[in-house]
Amino acid sequence: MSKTDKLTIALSKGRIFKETVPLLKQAGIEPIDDPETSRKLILDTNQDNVKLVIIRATDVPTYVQYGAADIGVAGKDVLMEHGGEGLYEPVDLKIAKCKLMVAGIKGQARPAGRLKIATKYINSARKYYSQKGEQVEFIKLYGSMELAPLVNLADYIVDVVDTGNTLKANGLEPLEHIADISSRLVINKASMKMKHQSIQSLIDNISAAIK
Ligand code: PRT
Ligand code: MG
Repeated sequence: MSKTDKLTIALSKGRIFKETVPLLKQAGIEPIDDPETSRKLILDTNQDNVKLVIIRATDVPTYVQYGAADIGVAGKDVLMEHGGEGLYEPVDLKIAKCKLMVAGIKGQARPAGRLKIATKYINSARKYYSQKGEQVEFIKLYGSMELAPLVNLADYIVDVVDTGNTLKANGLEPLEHIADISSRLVINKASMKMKHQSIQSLIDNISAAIK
C-alpha cells in the first residue's frame, strides 16, 4: 500500500543470514545488530518500518505461513518438507546452495532386503523412493544424520551436501542425487495483497541483486 507498511522478515542465523544481508542491502535494508553476537530475536534495521526475526531455519515457512512474518528466506529442502501451504515463492535467491542426496558408507555394497533410511527430510525421501518404486523404511532424525550408518541405525541417509567434507570425514560417500537446493524468498499470501507495493518493490530490488 504505502511506504509505511510494516514489514517483518524471517531469517535463520548462519549461512542464510550471511548470504541474505547483501541482497537486503540492495533493497536499502541493513540490520542494526548482528544475530551471531546479539541475543535479540527481533533485530531492528536502518528502516523504521522493517524488522528481522531470527528463528530456526525449519521454522521460517511456519512463521510466514501464519503471517507472523510477511517475508522469509528458506532453503528449498525446508520448503519441500513444509509443503509450501500459504506461501508464495516468487524468487530463487541462488544462495546457500547444496544438493539433497542419498549417502552411505564408502565402498559398502547395497544391503539386501528393505533399506533403512535415516533423515530429517522424511517427505522428500518418501517421495523420492516412491517414485523409484522402492519400499524402504524411514527413521526420523533431527540432526547429525552422518552418524546413523556408522552405528547401524540405518543403511543410508538422505541429507543436504555442500562440499561433501562432512560425509568424507565420517567415511561416507554420496550415492544418489535427489535435488539441487537453493534458498527462496517466501511471502505470506495475505501480506502480498495487503502490502503489495512495499513487498513488490522489495522483490524487484532483491531480484536485481541476484547473481
Ligand atoms: O543448524 P540448525 O539445526 O539450526 O538448522 P539447519 O541445519 O536447518 O540450518 P542451517 O543454517 O545449517 O542451514 C540452512 C539451509 O542452508 C539449509 O536448509 C539448506 O538449504 C542450506 N545449506 C546449504 C545447507 C548446507 N549448504 C550444508 N552444507 N544446510 C546444511 N548443510 C550441512 C550438511 O548437511 C553438513 O552436515 O552442513 C554440513 C557441512 O556440509 P559439507 O557437505 O560442506 O561438509
Ligand atoms: Mg545446520
